Amino acid sequence: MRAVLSLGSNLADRWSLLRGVAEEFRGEIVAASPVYSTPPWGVTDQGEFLNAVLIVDVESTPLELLRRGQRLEDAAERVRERRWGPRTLDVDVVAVDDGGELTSDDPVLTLPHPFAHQRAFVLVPWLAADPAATLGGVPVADLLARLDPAEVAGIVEAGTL
Ligand code: PH2
Ligand code: MG
Ligand code: MG
Repeated sequence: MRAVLSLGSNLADRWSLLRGVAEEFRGEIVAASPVYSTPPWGVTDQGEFLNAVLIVDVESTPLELLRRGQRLEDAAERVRERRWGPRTLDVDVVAVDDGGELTSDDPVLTLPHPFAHQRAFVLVPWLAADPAATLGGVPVADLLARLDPAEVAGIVEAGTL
């Protein structure tokens, strides 16, 4: 099963937290994006995020993968306070391909991620990791072209995982 993971952090040692996720998935990573500095979306009175995308090939089920990400969030002492608020680490399962793109309306893990197609901080790294990526049958490059160019321009490459 191949999955697209979106990583984000805007608290504590953001670089180490993102690199810790890459470390956890070492050996299962098919492609990794650069790390981007991104303006906070949704709640804007918080620090800049670092975001990256990992494409992983894992043996687990989508729910097991979600739990793996949540264990990393817990280890980062993530506190769930405010929707779209500041966070030490966010590991989102954006899309899963198991010989075809999986869809699920399970509220625990909705696939594909319901907002991914609208978020430049997900799409820009995803496209960098996989230039041929599609979401819901639509090329990610086309989804990006639909977004506000100012939002896309705010996603700035900052380094590597
Ligand atoms: N995550 C959020 C809310 N806002 N903004 C940016 N730039 N990057 C994120 O990862 C992010 C956000 C909720 O998960
Ligand atoms: Mg999340
Ligand atoms: Mg998120």
